[in-house]
Amino acid sequence: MRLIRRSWSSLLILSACSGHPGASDLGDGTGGELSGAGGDAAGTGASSALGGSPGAGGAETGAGDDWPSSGGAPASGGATSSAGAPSGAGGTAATGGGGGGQPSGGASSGGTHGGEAGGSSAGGGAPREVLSFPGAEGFGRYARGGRGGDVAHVTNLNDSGPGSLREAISQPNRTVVFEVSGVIRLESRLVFRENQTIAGQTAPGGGVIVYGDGTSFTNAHHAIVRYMRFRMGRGGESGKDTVTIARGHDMIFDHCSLSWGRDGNFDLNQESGYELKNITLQDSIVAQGLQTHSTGGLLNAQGVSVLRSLYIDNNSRNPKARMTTQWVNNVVYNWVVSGYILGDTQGRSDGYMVGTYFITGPETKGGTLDSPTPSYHIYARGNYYDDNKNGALDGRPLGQGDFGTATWKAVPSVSFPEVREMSAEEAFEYVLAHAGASLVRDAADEYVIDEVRSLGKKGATIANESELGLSGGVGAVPGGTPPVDVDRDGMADAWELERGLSPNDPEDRNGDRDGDGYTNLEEYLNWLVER
Ligand SMILES: [Ca+2]
Ligand SMILES: [Ca+2]
Ligand SMILES: [Ca+2]
Ligand SMILES: [Ca+2]
Repeated sequence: MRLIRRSWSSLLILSACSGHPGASDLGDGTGGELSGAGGDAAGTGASSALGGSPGAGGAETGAGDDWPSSGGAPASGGATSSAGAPSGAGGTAATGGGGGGQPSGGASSGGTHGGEAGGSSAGGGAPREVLSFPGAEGFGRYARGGRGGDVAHVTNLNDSGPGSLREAISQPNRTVVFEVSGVIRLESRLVFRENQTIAGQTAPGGGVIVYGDGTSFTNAHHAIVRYMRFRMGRGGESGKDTVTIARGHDMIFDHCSLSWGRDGNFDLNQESGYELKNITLQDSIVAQGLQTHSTGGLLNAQGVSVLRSLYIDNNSRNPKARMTTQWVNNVVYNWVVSGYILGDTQGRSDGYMVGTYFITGPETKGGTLDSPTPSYHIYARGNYYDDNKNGALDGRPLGQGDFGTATWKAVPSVSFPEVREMSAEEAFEYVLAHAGASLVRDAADEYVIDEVRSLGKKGATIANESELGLSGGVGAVPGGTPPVDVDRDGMADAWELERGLSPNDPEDRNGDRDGDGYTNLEEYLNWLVER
């Protein structure tokens, strides 16, 4: 599978979302978010779309058949974007041809016809925009991270002080690498800065778990966060999120495990009067928001992509989507009152939902597609719903009728980035195998993956992570020995020597020996997860 990922990296991807008329309705601040919580629960039974119109899915039945279904190789899903252009060239097309502001015209070309854009980029020379990393997709795919900046080494598991993660992220324009694995116990929230790459994949052994309080990426423009586990926990601040973002642009979270939030686990809530856009969450797990306010989170922003991720054991908001949301190949399991909330607002929203599997668990009461309004414009195909809790994956297609009063669109209502797509059934297997910080899965991720595999038999929301019975409250991860890095440039010396770089010159990290737009340090970080 990892080899396949390399080829995906060459997919051409289009931008971008259009301006948003409904912003004034939608920019409720944090207070509104909290007070709205009750609404999710209360409104569920009455306004759930799914259940009100069973059987409408029949019209969609054929959709899955059109999809590439070859041997679970999701690469074939990318066939729609023939381009095969180098990733950087895709960037050229996006800026030039995206015409982000075009309403529906841009949509039809942007949503699923990436090949056209590929043509327009063909003449491009040097790449003008480089993906965050090979395989970066969606609205946040051009986040630059700490490219070209400094390197900070996390050398201990302390909450603060020299060598701590907190100190490493205290300055912008940094790539953060880890020389330790284990549990970093927070005494207060972690606040990230702009232009940072948080390279969790550098941690030796089992990687790190950041535990005990939440994090903020507000204004952390161009964040690249990979292979990190953020597990907030009961000891965190009441009413706060595991990951919160209120303002900012261009951020990508890849192979992250986000859990135990006391509000949202992954909570994007554009602050009134500010911008929040171009965010991607991919190949990640959003799990077990803590009761009594257990939520996956808001996606209230001008362009969010959630791809190949698992939302599990969150009472509601799996997610609560507003404004512009791309939702592809996700698995939603054992929500209680609300699965995917279709806006629940009069403000305009535009959604793109493809190849998702909604699977009920022991606690699920309904609300699979919840609280739709006509102002939610939904383009959807290939989504499935399995509610028989029989231990087998045998759901039915979700069709127009399942989306209730949402406005059904035959083509996307705004322009969405081109992303890889696979069938919902393929996505189920893919997510089980890859989602989260999966280089080494920790006990908390194994716990929820096991629940999904039960297909209706296991699954429960929790109020305290202690209910899971994990060692030390969070589960242990194996330590490890970091590779030798004498010049402290973040690149293992052996790796440098093999490529003609100097293990005694830290400045070579920011060179680009093959001219592909990724610095040598980035090549190393990418190599760690592709080999
Ligand atoms: Ca079933
Ligand atoms: Ca080195
Ligand atoms: Ca070096
Ligand atoms: Ca390079």
